[in-house]
Amino acid sequence: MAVLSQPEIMTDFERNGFAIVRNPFSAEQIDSLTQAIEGFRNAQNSALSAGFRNLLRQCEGVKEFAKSKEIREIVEALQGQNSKPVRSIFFDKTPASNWYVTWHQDLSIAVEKRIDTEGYGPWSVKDGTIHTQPPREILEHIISLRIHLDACPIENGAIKFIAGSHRNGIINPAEAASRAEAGTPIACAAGVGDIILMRPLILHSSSKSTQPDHRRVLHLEFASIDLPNGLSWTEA
Ligand SMILES: O=C(O)CCC(=O)C(=O)O
Repeated sequence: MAVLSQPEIMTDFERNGFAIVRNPFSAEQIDSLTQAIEGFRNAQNSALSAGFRNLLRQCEGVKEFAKSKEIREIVEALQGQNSKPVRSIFFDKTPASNWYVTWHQDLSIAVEKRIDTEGYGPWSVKDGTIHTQPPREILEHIISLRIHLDACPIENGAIKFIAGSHRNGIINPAEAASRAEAGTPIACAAGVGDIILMRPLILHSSSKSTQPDHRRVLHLEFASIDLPNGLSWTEA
């Protein structure tokens, strides 16, 4: 059965800006993805790290996973065949490395090099990678897939969303908290292998975990638009 054969997933995603696809993978796929990421993490000597970037470039197992039939089926159903992976981040919350994030939108993209371009900026460098804030139109052509490697009940620092907030364009970060307070937060529990789909412009946050477990998530972004003026995606 096609992964997105349930029409309510597509409808939820368009209306709310997020949706959950219940584990479409085999146990072997999730095991080998987890092993690939842990192998990479050990090689970096960062076993306790809360996260790292650029796995599509540096970790063969992640690159292959992003091309899997299950992932392609979802991405193509949501944004067509030209959609390509452009950014990857791995997050882990543990008792030793526990964190929260306040209400925000994902406003940055990772680019190969800085080329000053109208509508782009501010610029920043995160873990050695150049980031910039693009115009709204670019952000509206990106979708994020959060693949859960561990069970994530609400208490495990699950992500929270304000449904529909992606439709209001770019919100001044200073107003994000008050805008979120005007809505109703929905915390998204997930099981191993579940994918949380989200639009970058949705207001989201997460709390610290109160569980003694890992909460490993592979965050993959796919874009269906090219960048102008010689700008290029770092990981495409
Ligand atoms: O993984 C989380 O708990 C939050 C991540 C997040 O806020 C983000 O990806 O922008």
